[in-house]
Amino acid sequence: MSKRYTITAALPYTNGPIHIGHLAGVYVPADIYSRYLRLTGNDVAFICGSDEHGVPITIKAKKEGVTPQDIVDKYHAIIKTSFEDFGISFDNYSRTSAKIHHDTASEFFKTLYEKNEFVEEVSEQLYDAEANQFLADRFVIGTCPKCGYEEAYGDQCENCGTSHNATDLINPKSAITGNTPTLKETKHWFLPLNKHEEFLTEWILNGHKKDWKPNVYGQVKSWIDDGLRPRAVTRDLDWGIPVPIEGGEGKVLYVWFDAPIGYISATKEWAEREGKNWEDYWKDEDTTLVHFIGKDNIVFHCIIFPSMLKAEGSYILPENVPANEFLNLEGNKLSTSKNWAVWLPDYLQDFPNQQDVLRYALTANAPETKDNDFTWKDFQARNNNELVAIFGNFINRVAVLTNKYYNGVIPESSGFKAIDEDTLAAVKAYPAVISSSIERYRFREASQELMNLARLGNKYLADEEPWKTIKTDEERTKTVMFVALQIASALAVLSEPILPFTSEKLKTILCHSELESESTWNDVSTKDILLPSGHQLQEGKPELLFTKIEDKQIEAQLEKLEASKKANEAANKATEPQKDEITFEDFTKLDLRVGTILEAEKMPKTKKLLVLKVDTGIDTRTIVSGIAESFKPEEVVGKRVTVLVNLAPRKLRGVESQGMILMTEDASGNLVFVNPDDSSGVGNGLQIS
Ligand code: B3M
Ligand code: ZN
Repeated sequence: MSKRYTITAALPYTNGPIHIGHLAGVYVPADIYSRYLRLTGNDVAFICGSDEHGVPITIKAKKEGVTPQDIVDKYHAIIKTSFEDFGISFDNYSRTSAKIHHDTASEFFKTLYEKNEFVEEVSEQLYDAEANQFLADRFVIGTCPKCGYEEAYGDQCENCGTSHNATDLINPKSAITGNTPTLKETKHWFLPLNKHEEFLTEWILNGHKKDWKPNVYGQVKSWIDDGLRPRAVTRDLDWGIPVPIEGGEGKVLYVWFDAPIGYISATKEWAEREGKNWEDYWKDEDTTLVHFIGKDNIVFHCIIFPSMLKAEGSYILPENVPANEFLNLEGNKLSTSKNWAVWLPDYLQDFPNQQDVLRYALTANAPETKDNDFTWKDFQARNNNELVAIFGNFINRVAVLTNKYYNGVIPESSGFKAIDEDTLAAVKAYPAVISSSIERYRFREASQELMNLARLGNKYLADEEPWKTIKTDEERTKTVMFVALQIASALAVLSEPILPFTSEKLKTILCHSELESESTWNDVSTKDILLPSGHQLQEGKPELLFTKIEDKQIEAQLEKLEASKKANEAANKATEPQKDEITFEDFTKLDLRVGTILEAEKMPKTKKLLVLKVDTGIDTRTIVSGIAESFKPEEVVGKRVTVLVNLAPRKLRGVESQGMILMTEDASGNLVFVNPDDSSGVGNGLQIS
């Protein structure tokens, strides 16, 4: 029975291109699901778009020295193209900078405001006086109050997934200046999640959501059990959707308030274009809403957005939120900032027209129940041992033999043997088997079942050996080829969700479009014949569906990663830029002498300071030096050092320091004595310590 579905895939931040982690975690599974639903005759709106607000965009713009608008325009275009290139079949890919989205999000906010669903409160928020701005979200980093992870953001810890208020962070630091923030009063609107706790408990915990994936259900349960608190949904930032009510001047909506509403505005945009009614997809109880996301987005999709929808009152709630775990790459966490990733545009350049290989490798190894590792070796093996050796090999044999024996025309079958009957019956069972996996969001399993169908074909050919029987029994050969062609046709239909490009190629080889009616998913189990005798295949040598990936291609990818790791390490240790120019007169003011350290002792109750006695050649003087974390007192006694002797004396912890010594850093950031013969400090500035 045809049903209506609204399928959403997390809106990617437009602060960089898309990498394999995004594809594996969200977009390929969402695409498989949507394609499957369409193929089985459902009414589907598959919705996504660029998330163009929020601090990640501002940070990227600052880094590149351009405007946030430049950043979102650039990456929106790149990301949209990648999705198209990889066959992600969105019905609409919108962007949150679209007017329809600004209007929809503003209206949504106003509705909740008018319904008194917000708590308005002046509270103290983190503030960076030097940067002259409030520190929300990714502008502040600190220790997660829940799991102790030291690099949690102001709104969320990416380690444990918890969402919190910035003021909850332990040891917060500004991501802009590194300063410890102060507190400053400001007014915001809060969504009182505590008020929705009962509904959430009822809906998720007591309701029918027990079939949600254990990782999703478990996380949500733990948050609800911990007790929910009001969350600010506005920010003192200048990039975002202006708060549309009196008193909201100079403030914007929290990005996680506006972004999920992006699903609604993107649906509206699509419905307008297609002459449909968007409300059917968001307000009709008979519509099934499913959110595909990564695990770091669970709290927003299972707690905050449903609370918003519930508070608004006229929307349906998600039926399921099949969040995936994370994909790692060659044993390390994928990271945009560390450039530890396989970017989709790069992949396509190195493996042109091999989108399905990546879709398959990522699906067969999807991080569905736990974090998983993508390795280039596994990618190669999936291609060479499965796609080429099983799927591709079967199709190639069938197409080549049909051309050779029958000029590409499907032969007549004459009487099935048990093995033929059994094989055809087994084929008919596949739609239900694969459906069952897909409907339970088990895409890995679905990919393996699809491969099993190709295996079945291969085994059938290997057992029946038409290349041998052609010499002895023409009628039998015709029947065997007829059966094999039915399997090929089933593969063309059933591979579409996972391998859309392959399915397309295969349908072209088999001339599916010339059939009286093109087979659907269900036809594979209900029709006795998918390709009738007399049907003509595409003329000429059939195109190979897959080609072998050589070791050297894999090595090149590994080298690329290694190079990116090195470049990243070097970038992190970037040489300081040269300081402002000084005059010769400035320089001659410095009186530098070579001295010898005679004595050294730790300054009591400090970590960094040593009190040195230094023979400067003119006198012996006391110098308090901040080198105690790099050297023990006994290590420095007897060392030659360059001393700045005419620096004005300064009291440190009650001891007068009469000069400074010159040091530098080695490649790992440890202080070392200046030694021009040792290359480890090359490029590093001298510092007075
Ligand atoms: N842009 C976060 C992310 O890319 C966010 C998702 C929004 S979904 C409404 O992980
Ligand atoms: Zn945490």
